[in-house]
Amino acid sequence: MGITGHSTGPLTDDGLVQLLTPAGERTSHPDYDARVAHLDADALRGLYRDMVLVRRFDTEATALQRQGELALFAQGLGQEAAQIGSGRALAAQDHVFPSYREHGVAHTRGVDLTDVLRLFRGVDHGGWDPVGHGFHLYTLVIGSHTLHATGYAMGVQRDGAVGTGDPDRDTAVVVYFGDGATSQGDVSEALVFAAVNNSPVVFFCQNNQWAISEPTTKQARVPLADRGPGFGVPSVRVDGNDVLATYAVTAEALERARSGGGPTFIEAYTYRMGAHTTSDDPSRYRSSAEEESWRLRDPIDRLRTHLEERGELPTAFVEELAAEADALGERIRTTVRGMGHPSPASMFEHVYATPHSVVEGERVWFEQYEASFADGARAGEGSHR
Ligand SMILES: Cc1ncc(C[n+]2csc(CCOP(=O)(O)OP(=O)(O)O)c2C)c(N)n1
Ligand SMILES: [Mg+2]
Repeated sequence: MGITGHSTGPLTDDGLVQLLTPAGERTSHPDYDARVAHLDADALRGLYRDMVLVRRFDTEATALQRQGELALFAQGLGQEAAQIGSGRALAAQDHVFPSYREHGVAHTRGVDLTDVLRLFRGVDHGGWDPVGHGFHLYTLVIGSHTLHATGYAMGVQRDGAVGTGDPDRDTAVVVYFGDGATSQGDVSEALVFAAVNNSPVVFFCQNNQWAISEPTTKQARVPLADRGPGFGVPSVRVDGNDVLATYAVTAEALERARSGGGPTFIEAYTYRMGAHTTSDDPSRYRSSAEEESWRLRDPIDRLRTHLEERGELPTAFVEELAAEADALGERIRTTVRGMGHPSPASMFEHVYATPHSVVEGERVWFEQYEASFADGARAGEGSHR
């Protein structure tokens, strides 16, 4: 048996599915053209609108963190096409397990984006109803939710909601995780379980090229998509800044999952244009030349250019969208400032679904401690700043 080698590292453009070039030109792909054939100009403007609104959310949330209104924020800047394209391919009954940067996907699941900020302000452990939206709570423990998603998908199989042929019943599960997460054992374990059980789960890896300050080149010697086949999971690499391509490859993977064809690994090759979080300073570990080269591949500019060149972005639409984004910004600022500060003791609530004597003992101790301050100034004062 010969030894096979890979000539390309993890940052290659080789093998990326692309339907829109960085210059906004539509390119043809024999396997995926049919997946987007039904998207007319209205639908494309809808995807553009989604991306613009989500970017506005990012900008507002970052400013609110700087003003001390949020404890922390993790921007999705640059990843809008990966998230909106894949999110818009989902069906209502599908279930998503996000990490902590999936604001675009949250938007496609009908989550009010101000609810996402309840978590980042520290007034809530979650912020939305995961069942109602088919969108699980954010997970900060890197990679752990790939196991939750796989287990959930195995449950979907046992509920008989796979391969029935009923488009309103057959269900897929999608888990979003990063390039850094692929180095976690949990992700490998999830791929094993998903593969051997032929579970209806799509592993959607957003390779934004950084895991805080660690580059993808320290996570892998080969494209991350190459991990799938080793587990028996088909995989695809897609240009993550191309909203049409991410829509198309996700639609295909979802269809495979729902029809009983098993899991898929998608690597959406993209770039984290902002900092890891508001606590991070990327100028310490990457060059402005690198950032600039990716600004030229901005996912929103790409679709805007495409629409403009076809005369499908009328001024009235652009103006209405700008007004809508301004209104969203205003609503985000007002809502977040109105969230108030939870009492510190509220951290003991909802630790378990049922009362727990240890947690209760800790709560009692904590309340006595807070009350021991003569002026009571600490009690009720939020510590989220
Ligand atoms: C199990 C675990 N280890 C370490 C961390 C600290 N941590 C938070 S984010 C992060 C980087 C994750 O990078 P990636 O998976 O590429 O996702 P991205 O932030 O780029 O979206 C790390 C190491 C964590 N949250 N969980
Ligand atoms: Mg990353």
